[in-house]
Amino acid sequence: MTDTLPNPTVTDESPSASTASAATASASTPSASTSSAESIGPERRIVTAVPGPKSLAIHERRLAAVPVGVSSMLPVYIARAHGAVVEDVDGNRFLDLGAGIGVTTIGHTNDAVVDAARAQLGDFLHTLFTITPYESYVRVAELVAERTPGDFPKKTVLVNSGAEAVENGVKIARRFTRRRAVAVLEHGYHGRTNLTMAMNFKAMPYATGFGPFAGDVYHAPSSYPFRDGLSGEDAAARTIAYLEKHVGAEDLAILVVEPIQGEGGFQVPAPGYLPALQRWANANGVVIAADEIQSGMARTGAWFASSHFGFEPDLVFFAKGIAGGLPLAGVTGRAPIMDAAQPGGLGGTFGGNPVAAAAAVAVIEQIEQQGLLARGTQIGELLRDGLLALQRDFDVIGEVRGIGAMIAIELVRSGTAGTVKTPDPSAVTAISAFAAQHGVLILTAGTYGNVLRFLPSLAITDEQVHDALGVLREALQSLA
Ligand code: PLZ
Repeated sequence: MTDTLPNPTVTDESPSASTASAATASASTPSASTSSAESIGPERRIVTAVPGPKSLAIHERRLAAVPVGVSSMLPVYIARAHGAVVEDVDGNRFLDLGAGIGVTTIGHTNDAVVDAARAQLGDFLHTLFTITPYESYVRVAELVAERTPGDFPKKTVLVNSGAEAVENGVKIARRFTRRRAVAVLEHGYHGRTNLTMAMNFKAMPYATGFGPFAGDVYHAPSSYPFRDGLSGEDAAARTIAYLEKHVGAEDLAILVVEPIQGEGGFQVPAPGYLPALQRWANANGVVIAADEIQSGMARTGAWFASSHFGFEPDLVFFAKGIAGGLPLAGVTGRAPIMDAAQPGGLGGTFGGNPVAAAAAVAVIEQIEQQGLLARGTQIGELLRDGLLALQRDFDVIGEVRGIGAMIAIELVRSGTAGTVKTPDPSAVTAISAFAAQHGVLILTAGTYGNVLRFLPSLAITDEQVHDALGVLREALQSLA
């Protein structure tokens, strides 16, 4: 992530992008009453340099007004978005394979979600659930509890951000177990607050210089089959041995794992790994939590990725995709654990905001009505097939991995895939920049910065997936 502007290139010659003149683009700027749905076509369209002149003008102001700590991968300033397409202030349209890091899972400005939020805006914006409550908070709690893995009584607290969900999960687990220590896995990511900074694997850029950090956080080895080659059983034995030696179960309140690691690079644990951790945690009175903030809410073809692994966590942390783009997050878990916190011990002014809660109910209904779990699986198959075909032609692709619409490629220096697997972060940077110049937004990830991750919205069409894969092929060719 950097504020360095990519080399502006005029790419209106892009072979398969539909083109339009800049004049047409600015003439099509919608009036306030035109919805994005009506005015954004499904095709990428590059009509100026990327970033274009209007984006560059805003960027100048931003550099004076916004601190450098808040960086942007691609400083094109967005005017509107619909489905899997975002349009910038210069009229350039991008196929969005990132969905705001897995947030607009059912598509940008889904009509039903926008309508639900609009209706709530007219009723009331805020009361504070801990002062005078409202029904939609309760409805979200019921809906999420029915969809998280595990057939046992559950309760839910709603908050504003993923990091806040993680913080609350740790609080609750400590209160329940009366133990102090927190364990996480290597390559994990959990947020930007003080506690979650200590829970992240990567210091730079998330934690460097921001200490002192919360104590009693332990980073255990994980399962990263591409690099460790271990079976799920062996990787779990290694994790457990680490925790028993470095912490001791009797002091360990909670073990937090991402079922598929997000920022770390979409590592899918070896089969059996997560159930083995669960058995150990259950047997030792350790609360085990799934951080499903990135992997959850229908992205992988299941409501929550844990289900793919036969993993039934005590607590599930969710955020991102739940409310279609409005800020909402929460912790759902076993009722006796969730009830360990004393009355007044959980809350926050904006937690479970009524507009966000109304949107979340609509998101969940849309996933069901549109059959989006199955669509997530289909998108995953399309992407996987396309990426595996690319892997056959380009040996820089060391591995294709992921489930459903949460797939990544890990790039390694040519010729090292089978043995040393030297990470190739420069290829990732070059491909992501090339794709952006050609109207496709591809996010990067990975402890070594050498992963391209695909987490498109489930509103993406087959044509859009094929088109994006075509651009990716051109980007890989351009490396040579
Ligand atoms: N847990 C697994 O993926 C957020 C970070 C974006 P918040 N990941 C995107 C950035 O650079 O800040 C995330 C996650 C997992 C927790 C979080 C934190 O969620 O809503 O960003 O606080």
